[in-house]
Amino acid sequence: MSHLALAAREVNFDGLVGPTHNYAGLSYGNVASQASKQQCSNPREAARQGLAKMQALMELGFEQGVLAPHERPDIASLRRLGFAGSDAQVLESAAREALPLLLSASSASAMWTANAATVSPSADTHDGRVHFTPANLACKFHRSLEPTTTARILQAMFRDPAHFQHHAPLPSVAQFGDEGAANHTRFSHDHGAPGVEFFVFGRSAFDPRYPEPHRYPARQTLEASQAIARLHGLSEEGVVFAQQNPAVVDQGVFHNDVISVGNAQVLFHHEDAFLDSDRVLDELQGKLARRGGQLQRLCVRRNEISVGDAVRSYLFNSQLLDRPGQGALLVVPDECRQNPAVWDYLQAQVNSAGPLGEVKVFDLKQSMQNGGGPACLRLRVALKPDELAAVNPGVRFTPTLHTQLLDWVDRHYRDRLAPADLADPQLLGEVRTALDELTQLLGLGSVYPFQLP
Ligand code: SUG
Repeated sequence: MSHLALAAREVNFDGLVGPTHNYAGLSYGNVASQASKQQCSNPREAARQGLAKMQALMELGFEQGVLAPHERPDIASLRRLGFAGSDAQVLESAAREALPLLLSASSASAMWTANAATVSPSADTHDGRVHFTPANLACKFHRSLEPTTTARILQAMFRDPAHFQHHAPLPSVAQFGDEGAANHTRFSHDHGAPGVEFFVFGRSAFDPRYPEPHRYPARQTLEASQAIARLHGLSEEGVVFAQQNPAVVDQGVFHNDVISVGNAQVLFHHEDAFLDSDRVLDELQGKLARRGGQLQRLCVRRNEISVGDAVRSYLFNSQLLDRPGQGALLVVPDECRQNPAVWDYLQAQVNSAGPLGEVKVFDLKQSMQNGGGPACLRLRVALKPDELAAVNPGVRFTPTLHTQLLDWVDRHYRDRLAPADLADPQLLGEVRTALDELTQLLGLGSVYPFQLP
């Protein structure tokens, strides 16, 4: 058996874009979502763009998995809000009386699986199991509808209690606002060795000494990040908490993964990403060193790339994929190639002796127009060989699954969706038929409200 087969690996579980992918302008503070409001979307193209990225990374030898979309429109949530009658009547009255609620209940936002959960690998946790906490996404109504189904899907993927521990989402209130792995990065010299988990929060709910942004909401709280570190049984030596710079939140950096990305021993970030940057990065470097690693920082100065250009291009919402013995591969959206400052910077980096060995560009426009780049679309799970073997095999991406999913998308997805189409009861029927078939394809069992008793 090769050395690679025995090593722990990082698996990227990408969100499969759901059939109701649309532009409803639901995320105040996420400038792309606001700018795309009311545009027509193309769910089929969105799903195909995501699948093309998964396929390319699989072909490059990276371990890839898939996370299923959610049932939308979410009829059960509309019923909770008082809409009654048949499913068609619920949709019709919500569209007539409270369109914003129908739009929220129809979002395909579960596709951004960086927000699905926070995951701690077994090398870091007190009981040697991989720990999962689904994010409560309490900051936005449309996203707060995700955790129950996300929890069910994660449990159907990572079933074996000998290896996997699933926690309940944190209390769903703003004080414990938790956006999952979008604000969590893990560093280690080897995915199977104890590492340092870096939690970035936007504000504190209970301690007024932490400054807050003025314009846009900070979604992740310190208290939420601390609770997750406790739940996952992380040791003090294995965690660092850092506050996001409120000034960049006000410029559209609604998650830390819009201004920094890290993996293995590399941290690629903008100089304005963190408050008290020198102190927290020294702490990170020191803690990683005590775990046998050496932090390599690639810091982008504001005179090289402005925060505005970082947000527009989504440079830091890239996937930083480590390749032992070679420079890291950076997976960026096409918007980076279109931005001269960003593209020149990247060319200079790959031609230097720095940590970036190669850049690959993907067209993810359908997702990007809602503020979701390559990093938003994936949930990273570092797994040892026996843990990887315990993952539900149906969700591991293979050439066969790729072909099946392409065929599935082409048969079930529309190529045009306007917000007004969301009230169409036929769309709900199409979604349920598609998802019923998908759960069989992925071997998930019953995970959706319409499948449950
Ligand atoms: O939560 N957009 C998502 C984008 C999430 C990106 N994730 C990370 N950065 N990890 C959000 O703001 C827009 C939906 C709409 O407007 O229709 C939306 O939910």
